[in-house]
Amino acid sequence: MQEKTAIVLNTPFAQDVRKGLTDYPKHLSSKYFYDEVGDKLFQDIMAMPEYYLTDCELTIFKTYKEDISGFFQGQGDAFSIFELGAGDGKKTKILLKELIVKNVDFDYRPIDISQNALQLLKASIEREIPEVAIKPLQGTYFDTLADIARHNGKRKVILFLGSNIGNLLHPQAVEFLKNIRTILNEEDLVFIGFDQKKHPQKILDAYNDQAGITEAFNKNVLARINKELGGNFDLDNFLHWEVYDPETGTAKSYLVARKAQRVSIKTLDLTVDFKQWETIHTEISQKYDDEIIKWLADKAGLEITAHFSDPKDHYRDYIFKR
Ligand code: AVJ
Repeated sequence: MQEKTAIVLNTPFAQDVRKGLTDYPKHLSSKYFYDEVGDKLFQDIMAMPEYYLTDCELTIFKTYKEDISGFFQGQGDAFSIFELGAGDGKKTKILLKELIVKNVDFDYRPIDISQNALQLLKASIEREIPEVAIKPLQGTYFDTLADIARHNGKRKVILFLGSNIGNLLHPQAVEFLKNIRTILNEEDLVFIGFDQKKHPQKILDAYNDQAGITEAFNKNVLARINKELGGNFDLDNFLHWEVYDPETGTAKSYLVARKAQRVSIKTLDLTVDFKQWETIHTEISQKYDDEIIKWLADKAGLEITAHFSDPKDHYRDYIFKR
């Protein structure tokens, strides 16, 4: 039955926006950056000279593809590669090609919150590496763990690349790794990319590019509220602000109100007031060092099997077992 009065939306996005914009201080989750526009903006970010993370991981994969695929192969039995937050799969393709060249028996199960990204990824894999058996799965990391858990039989290799883990606060990361551990069998592997602590300016530059791509990416959450929830945010009334704390290794993104303003969001039946210079916290991008990673692994009951880094040690990929 439908009411004639305003239809108040109750999707997860709608609920999170209501919560985030009525909390003090205000916040919105970076997971909502990624729609079709956001996916494209993130691809542009990965191609920026300032955003070193992607190049570092590409270098690691190109340099160590034989060793890495050797770990994946284990004793040589068939396995499934699950990739959490697969995105455009640019880096993963290097490993997939190496496994195909080596005639390894595996299938590839990319998982992403974005159905759009998954469709593009599937099409590009079918075009570039048609030998790969691919089975995409749409969902968040959290709700798809249950699907992965149900995958009994074949050995599992779980990829979590690009320092995606950096979007999680340490307690959330521990929780997440613990959850992964519960679905691991003896021979399964987890392969995770961690951006490393480095010169603070290099980190700030990566998240605050001159061209304003990161700004547009950050503001895309407001654009989505306008489009999907009937909001009237004026994106020009907010500025993108990045901070990095070299002690904790936490980079944080904010949207800062340039002036006092009132925003209304029709399908939430919500009015939100901003004071001048009031913030919306949107993202954390955690940076790591050896001690933090050992501590995380320890807390989650995972064992570090190997790690690979780029020549400048700006970025590392770790392999864990239970
Ligand atoms: C996709 C979460 C790894 O935090 O570095 C890039 C997203 N945000 N620029 C990151 C992002 C701003 C990215 N991750």
